[in-house]
Amino acid sequence: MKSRIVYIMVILSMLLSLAACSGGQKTAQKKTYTYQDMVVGFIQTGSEGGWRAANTASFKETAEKLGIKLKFYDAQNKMENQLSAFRNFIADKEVNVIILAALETTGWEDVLKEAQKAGKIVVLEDRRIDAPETLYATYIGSDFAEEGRKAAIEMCKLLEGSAKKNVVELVGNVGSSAAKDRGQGFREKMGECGITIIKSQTANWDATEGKAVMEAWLKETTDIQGVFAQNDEMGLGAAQAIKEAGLDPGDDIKIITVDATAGAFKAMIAGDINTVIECNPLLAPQVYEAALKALNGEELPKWIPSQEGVFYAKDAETILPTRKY
Ligand code: GZL
Repeated sequence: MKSRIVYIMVILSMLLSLAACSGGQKTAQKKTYTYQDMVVGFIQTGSEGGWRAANTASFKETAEKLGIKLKFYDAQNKMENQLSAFRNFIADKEVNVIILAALETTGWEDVLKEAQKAGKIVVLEDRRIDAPETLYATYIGSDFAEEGRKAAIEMCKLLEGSAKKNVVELVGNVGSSAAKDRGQGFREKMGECGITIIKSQTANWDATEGKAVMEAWLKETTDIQGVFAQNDEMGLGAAQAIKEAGLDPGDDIKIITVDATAGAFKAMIAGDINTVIECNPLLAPQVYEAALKALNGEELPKWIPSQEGVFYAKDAETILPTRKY
C-alpha cells in the first residue's frame, strides 16, 4: 500500500514540474522587442529655430545609429497638422511607437485614447501636455518652470544695485508648455529682488518677431533694464532692436535667453546677451530607450526630466567649441 502512495506522489510531482516548465516555455515565447523592431512615427512641431533643428537632428541621427525605422513628420507649427499626422500614424500598421513634440498642451485626449485602443506606444518628448498620464508611456523633457526660475534668479544678479528693475518678457507660442511654464517660473522668483514685468508679449519663438515687438516697446519707453526672452532667437531679435534704438544690449539693457544654442553663445561673446539658461534638445537616446522599455511592457515614471545648466558671457568663448548645437 505504502509503495503505491509513494508511486502516485512521484508521478504527481513529475506532472507538476512538466506543467511548470511548459508554462515557463509559454511565457518564454513572449516577444522581446529590439530597436530594430521599432517603427516610430515622430510628430515634430516644425523648424522654428536652432533648438528645434538640433532636436530633429538628434532623432534622425540616433534612429540611424540604432537601426530604428523613423517616419518623420514636420507639422509646420500647425496644431491641425499634428492631429492629422497622429491619426495617420495610428492607422499605419507598421508604426508601433508614436513620439510627439506637442505644439499645444491641450486637445490630445481623443487621439491618445485612439492610439491606446490601437495598441500603439506613445512617448511625449520636449513638450508636456495636459492629459491623463494613463494615456501615454512617459514624458521626456525639461523642467521649463525651473528654467524660468533660473532666469529670474540670474536677472536679479544682473540688476543688483539698479535703482529700477523694469523687465520686458518675450513669450514663445502661448499655448505651449515651454512658454506657460517658463513664464510661471520667472514670476515665482522675480519678487525676491523687486523685478517688475512691465511688458509681456508673444514673438512665437522667432527672431524677426522678437525684434519687431522690442522695437515697438522701445518707442513707448526706454525705461527698461532687462529683457527675459523665452528662447535665444527672440533674444537675438531684441538685441538688434536695442542697438537700432541707439542703446547697448548687454549693458544699458541686460538680456537673458533660454536654450543655449550656438547663436546665443556668439551673442554672449559679442557682449549682446548676458546669461543663457540651457534647454537640452538632444533627447532622442533617452526617448528611444524609454519607448523600447514600454514596448517590452515596462512601467515607466511619467516624467523623465532632462539635466540642464546656466551659461555666462565670461565663459562663452571657452565653452562654444564644446557645444553640439
Ligand atoms: C523647449 C522647446 C522650445 C525652445 C524653443 O524645450 O520646446 O521650442 O525653447 C523651441 O526655441 O521653439
